[in-house]
Formats: sequence, structure tokens, C-alpha cells
Amino acid sequence: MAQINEFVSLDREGAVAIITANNPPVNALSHGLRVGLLDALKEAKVDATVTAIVLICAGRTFVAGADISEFGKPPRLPGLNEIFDAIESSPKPIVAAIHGTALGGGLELALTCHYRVAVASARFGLPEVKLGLLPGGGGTQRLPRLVGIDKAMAMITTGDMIGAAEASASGLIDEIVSGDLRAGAVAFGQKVGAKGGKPPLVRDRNDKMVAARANPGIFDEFRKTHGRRWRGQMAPNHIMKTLEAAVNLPFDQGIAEERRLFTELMNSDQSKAQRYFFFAEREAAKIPGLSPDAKPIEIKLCAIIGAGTMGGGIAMNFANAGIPVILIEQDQKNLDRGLGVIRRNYENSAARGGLTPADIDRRMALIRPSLTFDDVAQADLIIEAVYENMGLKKEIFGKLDRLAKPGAILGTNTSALNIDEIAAVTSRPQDVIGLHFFSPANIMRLVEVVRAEKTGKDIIATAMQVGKQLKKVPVLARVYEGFIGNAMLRHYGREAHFLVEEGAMPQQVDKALTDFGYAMGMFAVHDLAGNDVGYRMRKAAQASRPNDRRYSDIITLLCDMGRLGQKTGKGWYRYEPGSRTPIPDPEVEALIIAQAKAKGIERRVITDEEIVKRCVYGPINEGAVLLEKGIALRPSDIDIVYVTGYGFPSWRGGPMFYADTVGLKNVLDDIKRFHERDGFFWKPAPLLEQLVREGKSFADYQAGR
Ligand code: T1G
Repeated sequence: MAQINEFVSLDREGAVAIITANNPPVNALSHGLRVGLLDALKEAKVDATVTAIVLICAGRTFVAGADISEFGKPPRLPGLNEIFDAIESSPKPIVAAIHGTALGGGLELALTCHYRVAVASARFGLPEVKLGLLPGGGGTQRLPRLVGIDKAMAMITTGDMIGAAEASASGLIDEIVSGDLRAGAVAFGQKVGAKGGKPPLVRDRNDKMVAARANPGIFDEFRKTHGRRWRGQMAPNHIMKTLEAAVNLPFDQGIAEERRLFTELMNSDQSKAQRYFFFAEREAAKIPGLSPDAKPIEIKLCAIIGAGTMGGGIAMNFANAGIPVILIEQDQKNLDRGLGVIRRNYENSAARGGLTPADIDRRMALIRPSLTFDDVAQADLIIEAVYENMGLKKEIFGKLDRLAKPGAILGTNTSALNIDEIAAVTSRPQDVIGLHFFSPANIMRLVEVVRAEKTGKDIIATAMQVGKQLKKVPVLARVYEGFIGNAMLRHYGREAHFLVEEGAMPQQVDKALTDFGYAMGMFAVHDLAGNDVGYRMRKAAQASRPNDRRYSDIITLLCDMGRLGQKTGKGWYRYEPGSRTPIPDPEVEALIIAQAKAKGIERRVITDEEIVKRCVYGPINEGAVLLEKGIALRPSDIDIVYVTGYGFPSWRGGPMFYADTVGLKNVLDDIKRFHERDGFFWKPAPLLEQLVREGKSFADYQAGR
């Protein structure tokens, strides 16, 4: 075996040359790997004793794409296309041998090979759209030629992966290798090598393009069905243009169009934001100050107290990850209802093709229902998920302290209560931690991991690891009212309600926010969740709240009128029976105008710009406060929370990244303007003022930490 360079080796088995890429952790196509691949290809191609070449990767995965960390930097040759041309021009068949994930430039590399074989667990995808990009290495032109235009549209506009069985059925791969991948690929290489003749190129496959050309309406149809999800985003729309080019233009012209549109996206703010977000998600897992010997504890069994909406969703995450879980309730009725919801959720996923009946049975079998609280004694991790009541939570943690085994982690799913206070009722506060899941917990990716004052480092390390095991994005926070997300959300919500009193209507606020990129506006979300969420608390607070600040009571008045939202057919909007489409309602508009009059508020014309600024800058200002107080570790963590938990558009990077793109001075100037008008809620965060004084950004702040 010859070591071509640090990243590539060249080996032989009979007449088959084997090129092995080895660039941990995910064999990204970094410069060094590209150099090595090109040299190895050159060597194998000119060796007359070689009849076929196998391209395989060492480590846990095949190539997972171009090296994202090289984007935005001066390009270094050879580029990807030089490698692809070297492969396509080979007179000897080249077989890509795939395990793990063939993603982005990695799948494009495989698509330039003459054949593709894979192990059954391999997965395939072109996830560039998640980076605000499109496949820029020929993927938009080659993939549809193999799998057809419909599948290519679905795969590339979602960026979702497919498995080996689906890849084989759709013609993406030529063989699923059972047993050792290398041996299987070499055998395949020997077979095709012996055939002789010019190896087949994907670029020459036009049968599926001709078929698509016969149905020109497919693109608009696809846009009509999926376009709503792409609102405001450049990448999905550019992708559609490249796929139209794939069907309507000769291959090389299609490639030129792909390159043109790729370059546009690469230079766009949206892609910069989404590339920032990619690394921010990985950064969130790295906790400074957690010494290497803070060893995560292995969780073999979890127990969840409460089978309500949150408890049930959390239990599903553990079953999905293959971790047995005991689901504890007080009475059979609640337990049966909780299990029923879980099974229905799984059946809905199966109906969408996401699960097989066997998968459902396997996961349900991992969820052990129980009416015996003492069962917590067996668990390595216990998560309390009962409704928000401090007395009840203290009672439960008191019992846990007596019953849970030594070293068990005591987690609470509270979204608002003081975890130090909860921990204080136990003799082991170092084992208590907040695990704040978001509803629906089996879907939402965010988990706020809340360290209390005495939480041990190994408990924090374990909680972060469990979050990753559950395929969530765990973000560390400290105890504070609303932790990170809800602490920021209250500024967003407050301003939306005030804007409605001052002159806007719910539909104007919601449109301004969805145009900005939110999936749903504030008032539509209220109606979906129910305006009665927090009603009792609001009513109770009305009598005792200090009168040195402003409140909006419209949502409480709507509840008094029975306008609880979608569930009562009317809330901030009204809904036709069976429809979720919000319709502005004159009755609400009249209530709003009357409320403003009663409070002596003179309504005025409100611009969409003001709506966005007040609803977005409020959370930004609070974000700066959270950094000062050490509640959040870094600005990028705040961005992760707000994008994965609160619907902030990922193509704006998150509120803190967005603030940097607007310019902190501009943001501060507006906050000061709002402060002049409404002193109490808009005190500029000292950190924000300091950064502006120093001419720095949140990115500088993070880099300086
Ligand atoms: N480039 C650079 N670094 C990468 C990388 C990549 N493509 N993929 C992963 N990493 C780093 C990551 O930052 C982390 O680093 C470590 O690897 C482990 O990753 C021309 C333009 C493969 C499914 O979008 O989806 O090709 O934090 O923690 O959970 O068309 O990584 O340890 O320092 O995520 O096991 C397209 C991106 C690129 C795939 C593994 N490819 N990667 O998940 O590990 S654009 C992608 C992933 C492109 C071409 C275009 C996942 C994974 P660190 P990890 P994981």
C-alpha cells in the first residue's frame, strides 16, 4: 500500500486499485484530501495492470461533503470539479464504496463515479439547502438523471437523507453489499473491470430527462405544493431553476447554470447565516470549563414522571434512541391516555412512511407504563414532567431524594420555575438539573439544559450527551426567569401586544413577522396554542401587579369572551369550521380600538419596519443581558435556542447574528429611541452599549471569550 499523502492511500487487490480517503472526522473534501485523491487517481489510471478502481473511505463515514470551513476563503486548487473530471475521464471503471453518509460534495463525488455500491446502513443526501446553498458539484444535473426529476426535487429542496434500500430502488446505487464493504466493492470492480469498453457516465443518462420534458408543469406544481415552506429563502428557488435546466438544457449548459446560481448563493447573506448556524450548532455542545474528567454517566434506563403531553413526548425520544423508559403516572386513566397519544403519534409517522409497524412495536416495547412511583429506584436518569406548580415539584423531588438510587440524575422539565429552589429540597442538589424540552417534545430539536447552582459537572456532561443521543440540540443555560428562550420571548410577545394597542392589527403584525421569515406570527401562534395558556396566572396577577409599568389585557379579555383560539373557532382571528386559516374579525378589531381608547392610547399608523424592529430588537437586547449575567455561554447558543425553539428563521442566523448583520450601532440607536418612548422595558443592555462603544460585534464578543 502506498501513502499518497496524509489523507489518501493507494492499494491493490489483483487488478483492482483501491483509493482510501482518510480525513477524520467526516472525510470532508478539504484541500489536502483533494490533492491526494487527484494524485492517486492519476497513478491508478495510468497503471496498465489496473482494470478497475475502488474509491472508499476510512473512519465512520464516506465523504460528508465539501469542507464547509473552507467556504468564503480564497479557493485552493485542485477544486472539486478537477477531481470530478479526473474520475469521469477515467477509461477504467471507478466504483464508489459507500458507508455512513454520502452527503453534498460526497454524493456528487459518487455520482461522477461509474458505479456506486453501499452497505445497507448507508445514507445519501444533498443537504446544501440547509446551508443556504445548492449542490454545486454537478449534483443538480446528475442526480435527476439517475433517480428521476420528482425524487431529485424532493431530495434537493429538503436536503433530507434517504437510506440504501430507497437509493437502490431509485437507481442511485448499483448494489447493496452484504458483509465487508471493501471486499464487496473489489468483487464488483473485478466484475465491471472485466467487461472492458467505455465505463458508463451518469451525465450521459438522458432517458429520465426526456420523460420529464414531456411534463413541463411539474416544476410549478412542485412550487405550488412546497413553495410556502420556502418563503423568503433564495436557495430552494435557485435549486428549482437548476433542476429545470437539468431537464431542458444539454448537460454542460446545465452545469454552467448550476455554477452561476451556486456562486450567487455562496455570496448571499442567507448562506453566510446558515453556514454560521451549522457551526454554531456544533459549538453549543462544547462546554468550556468542563474538565476532561467530567465523565458522562451512561443512561441505560430512564424514568419519566407524568404521562401528559410533555412526559409522553419525552418518553418517545428515549424509545426512539433505543433507551428503555419507565412512564409513571398516578392513575390508570391518565396512563392509558398518555400511552394512547404516544401510539397515535407513531402511527401518524408510519402513515407518512417514516416508520414501519415493526418500528412502532419495538419503540412501544421500550416504554414501560407504571403506576408505582417506587420504580424510579431502578433508573439512571429521572425526568419530572408534571404541570408547573412549585409545591407539587418540591413534593416529587423530596420523594425522589428518598427513592432514587445514588448517582441517579434528577431532572426537571420545568420551563419557568426556580431549579435551585427545587434542588434545595433534596440532599443531593449536585444531581439536580433542568432538562427543558419544547412541545411537541418528540419533534422539537431544542433542549435547554439548565445547570442549577450546585449541579455537578458530570451531571452537566451527561445531560449534554443525552441531548445528542436523543438527536436534540442541547444548549446550556443557568437558572434565570425563563432561562434563555422564554426570557427573550417575553419581549417579543409584549411588543406584539403593545403594537396592536398602538395602531396595528393582529394580521398586520403577523404578516410583518412572517415576511421577516417567522413560520407563524405571534397572534396565529396564540390561537394555535390557546389564548387560555397562562390565563389563570394572568388573572391572578392583574390584582397585585405593580402599576409602574404598562400591560396589555386584550388576550385576557378575549378569553373572557370565550375566544380561546382555534379550539373554539375564534380567538385573535376567526376560523371557518375545519379550517386553520386565520380570518381577521371585526369583533376583535372593535375590542382593540375600545381598549386603546379606554387606556387613552392614541392609535397611529405603524409600519412593518417598526413591528419587526420592536419584536426582534427586544429579544436581542435581552440576549445581551443574558450574556452579561452568564445565563447563556455565548451569542451563538442564543441563536441556536431562538431558531430551533422559537421559529426564528435559520437563514437569518438567529437574533444575535442578525443584530451583527444590521450593525449593533443601528440596533442600539433604535433601542434608545424605544427607550425614550417607553423607558421601563427598553433599557439598553450595558454589554450592547459597551460593544458599540468599542466598535465590536457579538461575533467579536464570542471570539474574545
Ligand atoms: N465540512 C467541514 N466540517 C464538517 C463537515 C463538513 N462538510 N461536516 C461535519 N464537519 C465537522 C463538524 O463541524 C464537527 O466538528 C465534526 O465534523 C463532526 O460533525 C459542492 C457545497 C456528517 C451527518 O452539509 O450533516 O458539499 O465540532 O458533530 O453528528 O455541493 O456532520 O467536532 O469540531 O455534525 O455525527 C454538504 C454536513 C456540504 C453535511 C455527521 N454537507 N455534516 O453528524 O457529527 S456543502 C453537509 C453533517 C457541499 C457541494 C457543497 C454531519 C454528519 P467539531 P458532527 P455527527
